[in-house]
Amino acid sequence: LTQDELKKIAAYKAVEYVESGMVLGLGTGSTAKHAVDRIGELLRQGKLKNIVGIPTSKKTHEQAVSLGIPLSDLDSYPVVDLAIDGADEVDPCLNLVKGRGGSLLREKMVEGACKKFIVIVDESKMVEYVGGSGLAMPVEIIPFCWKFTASRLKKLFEDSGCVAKLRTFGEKDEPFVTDNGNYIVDLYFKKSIGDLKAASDAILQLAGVVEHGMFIDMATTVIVAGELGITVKNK
Ligand code: DER
Repeated sequence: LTQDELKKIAAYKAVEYVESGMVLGLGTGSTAKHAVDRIGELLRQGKLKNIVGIPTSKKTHEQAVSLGIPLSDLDSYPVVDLAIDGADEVDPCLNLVKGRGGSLLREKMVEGACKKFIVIVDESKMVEYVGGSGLAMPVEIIPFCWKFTASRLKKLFEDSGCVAKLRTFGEKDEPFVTDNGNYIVDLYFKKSIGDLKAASDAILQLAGVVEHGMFIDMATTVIVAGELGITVKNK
């Protein structure tokens, strides 16, 4: 099975938890895309009715519009029944790293307003500790004096061998700009940062930081699709 087939299997499993009449948080990324497609398909078949989608990015908003999924926002629906979204890393306590797609702020807002948050991953996302995959832990910051903020973030985790890099794209290395007009600094750790809550508090205390990609104690269920089948982990 390819990684994308595993993502699709996890996504379809998660959509089994969707009931007609639900207000749904619609995730962002290549795994969540399969869940949104599936929801659109079930609506079209009449197997799901009266769904309201709350998208977690402009990209998911566009996908949902193209599928005819009715959409709204947190101002109209401050409580969301269920969100389905992917993750970049899942640790043994079901803490997550998200945001490598750049949507972490709106994802955290929507998923923080949910009664249930189902995370869908292929088995490659499972890690021993946050940052353990050697991939980025993103932090959304305001563009003003981003170098100043990036250097303070690096300093916070210097004993974890932290590297802080502004996220850029294209040939000219333009700064990546989020849906909210902010920049992203990607943090890379050489070893575990230990107490995630303490790390989260330290990051959020820095003026200039908007939000980070650690989703601590937020997932209620993690659906993992692997070569040997599907595993459902409940908090
Ligand atoms: O950027 C994000 O938060 C995405 O949800 C990411 O965590 C998972 O993206 P993927 O499903 O494309 O791996």
